Amino acid sequence: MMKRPFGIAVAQLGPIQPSDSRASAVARLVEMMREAASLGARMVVFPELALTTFFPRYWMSDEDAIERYFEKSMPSAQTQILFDTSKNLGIGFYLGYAELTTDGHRFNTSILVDQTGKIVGRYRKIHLPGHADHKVGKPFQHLEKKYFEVGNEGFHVWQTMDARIGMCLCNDRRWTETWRVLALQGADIVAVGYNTPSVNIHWPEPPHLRMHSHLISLQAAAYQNTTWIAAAGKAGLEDGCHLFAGSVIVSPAGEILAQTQSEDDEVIYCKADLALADTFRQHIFNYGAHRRPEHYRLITERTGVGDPLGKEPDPS
Ligand code: CDT
Repeated sequence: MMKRPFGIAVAQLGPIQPSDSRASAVARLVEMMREAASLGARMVVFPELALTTFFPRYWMSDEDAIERYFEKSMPSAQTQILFDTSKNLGIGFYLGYAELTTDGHRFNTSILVDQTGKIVGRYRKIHLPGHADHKVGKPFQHLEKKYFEVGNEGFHVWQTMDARIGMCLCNDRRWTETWRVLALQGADIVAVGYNTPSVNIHWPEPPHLRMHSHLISLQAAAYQNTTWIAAAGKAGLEDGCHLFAGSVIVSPAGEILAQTQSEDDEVIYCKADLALADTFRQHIFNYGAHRRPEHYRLITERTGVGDPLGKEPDPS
């Protein structure tokens, strides 16, 4: 089979403090974009909410306080330089940010930008974790359900830069449904940005298990869904709250081929062969030949666990 080489870079961000300006965050992204291009990357993946601190940790009721974390346009005056650099260097990118629409809706969003600096795709996060109420007494909040609406545009794959590229965001990576919907659109690469607190505020989960479930989700998803995955985290201590690192590039064999070593700004790179995904699709995961959707109805009919015996409801 013909090789389909594609240089992928993941640019992990170290912490962004609440007092840090957009300009300083963008300058860090631009520097990493330059490094990614110099390594030969065709696309660089940045984290979720890559322009600000992970603000869902704060309970805020003042609308102005909330809105200062949101982007009203993209590109904006402050982010334009990312698009200009992308065009000048001929490198595409994925960027996560908080989106405020012109009609007042708020989403946790990512965009896909091609190597000419043009936005070719947008994704609005569907699996929003956390809560909407104020958890008094917890060391921090996880208020994605307060600050964002559930994404209204579905999961998509875009044909761009000679590849089929899909997007999701953070908590989406833990959900099997995310990956299959992208796989059935033939995703060669899925970009995912994340911000994952090392501490679970709901139960005393050992931190090493947090990293384990992050990596195993990505490795299993890549293998079972025949795709490369480029996952970029924001890491380190933000305002006293720790976000784990572990940004990775995973092959369709489920192998981690590059992983960050630090909790700081760090670029990793892998010269991927997209044809590896084609090989899996033609054999063990030839979906057209082997899938049995008539037996998967519950996936779209039920949200939660139903009758544990799996019987149809009694019609009487
Ligand atoms: N940003 C994000 O989606 N973080 C979640 C934290 C889950 S704990 C409430 C994640 O899945 O990593």
